[in-house]
Amino acid sequence: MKHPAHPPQPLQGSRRHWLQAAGAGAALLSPAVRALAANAAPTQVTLPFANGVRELAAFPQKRPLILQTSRPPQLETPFEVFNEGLITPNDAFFVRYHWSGIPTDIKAEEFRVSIGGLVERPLTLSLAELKALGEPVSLVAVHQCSGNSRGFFTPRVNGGQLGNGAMGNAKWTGVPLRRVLEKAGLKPGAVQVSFNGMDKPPIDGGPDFVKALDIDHAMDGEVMLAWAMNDQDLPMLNGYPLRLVVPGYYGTYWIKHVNEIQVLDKVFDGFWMASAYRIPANACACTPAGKGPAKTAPIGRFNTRSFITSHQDGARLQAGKEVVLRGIAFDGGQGIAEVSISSDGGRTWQAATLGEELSRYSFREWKASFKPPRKGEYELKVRAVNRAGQGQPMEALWNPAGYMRNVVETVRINAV
Ligand SMILES: Nc1nc2c(c(=O)[nH]1)N[C@H]1C(S)=C(S)[C@@H](COP(=O)(O)O)O[C@H]1N2
Ligand SMILES: [Mo]
Repeated sequence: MKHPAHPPQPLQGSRRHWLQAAGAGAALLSPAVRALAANAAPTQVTLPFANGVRELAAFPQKRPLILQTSRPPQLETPFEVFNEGLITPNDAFFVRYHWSGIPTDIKAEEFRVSIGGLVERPLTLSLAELKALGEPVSLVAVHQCSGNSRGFFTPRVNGGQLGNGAMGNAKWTGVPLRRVLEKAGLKPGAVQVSFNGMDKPPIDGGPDFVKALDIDHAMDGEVMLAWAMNDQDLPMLNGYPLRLVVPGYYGTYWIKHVNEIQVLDKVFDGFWMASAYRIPANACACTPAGKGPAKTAPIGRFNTRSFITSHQDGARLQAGKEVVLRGIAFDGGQGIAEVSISSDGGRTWQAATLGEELSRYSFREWKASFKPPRKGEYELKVRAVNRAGQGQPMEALWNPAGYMRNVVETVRINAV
């Protein structure tokens, strides 16, 4: 479990530097430069579904990542990174924005976050004031986009055609949101809290990206205003200098560059809550393929997922020789109870050994030994169950927005 050397590139602050660096995506290089780069490192990857070819592009503070869109930047983590260690390095962490009007040169000293609405004392806090509110808290937690793995949906659905890399696991450090809301003092009748960041729609009338949490959730002591990720400042593209961390909940709630917090006396009805990021309001959050749901609800907690990270589709193993399979599992915060492995396409299962639990919200490592008894093809499958008994379906579930994929994953290997 070692990390290759990818020294973090500090942001140089100037807008010009940012644009030059952001333009260095392989797609934008001249043919001559591209030919040079081809010898040095791959410039493309192919995600394992139709139309899966993607450029790799290095944005500021990031190693080359899978380019989904450049305006706004949407970058996916190459899956091999998840085999390097349980913590996803900042420079490899995925990036997702909705609008291209993103901040690129925030001065930490000038940054302020306001807390208003249904409070006794509206506040405007600097980073230094936030940090002085008491002992910082830290939590290792998975961050995952609702649409992670959307590219695998069959039939295909609209939206970013992501592989499995719109997720990551980091140590987040900041102040509990509860501490800040208590300082402002909630007035009676608080129902929800809304969060807005500094990014803006580039077009008039585009709905600003604003999300809301129920008041009890906002006050649970775990939701955090975080300024650090893996003991460093947040990368600009991951929300510098302050973001919301909502452990166990899909990334859509993890507002970046958060600078406006409002306590509300009713359920927030902005576009990104009332119309987008909604799932079928039923037990499986699913509908028959191609059909819309009768009723929807805001997306919430992660379901249970597990992956083999040590071996990829098409890997060659030696018949009769034992290897260690390794991977990760996680869920929405109950914690993983059990991981098992099948080498016969799911007919029989063998328990994997779980690694240390860094937190109930973290990637949990698992290991299992496997010896292909004879030459031939094997379908390796991994499945996890959390402490509430929630597992993974053998057949992929479907919903029109392509959210919450958590089918039991399969890796096909060849024993020779
Ligand atoms: N300000 C702001 N915050 C945002 C978003 C956004 O568009 N703007 N997108 C959300 C979504 S849908 C996801 S998945 C995560 C992505 O976080 P990351 O870019 O740090 O990986 O940010 C969330 N917070
Ligand atoms: Mo997302």
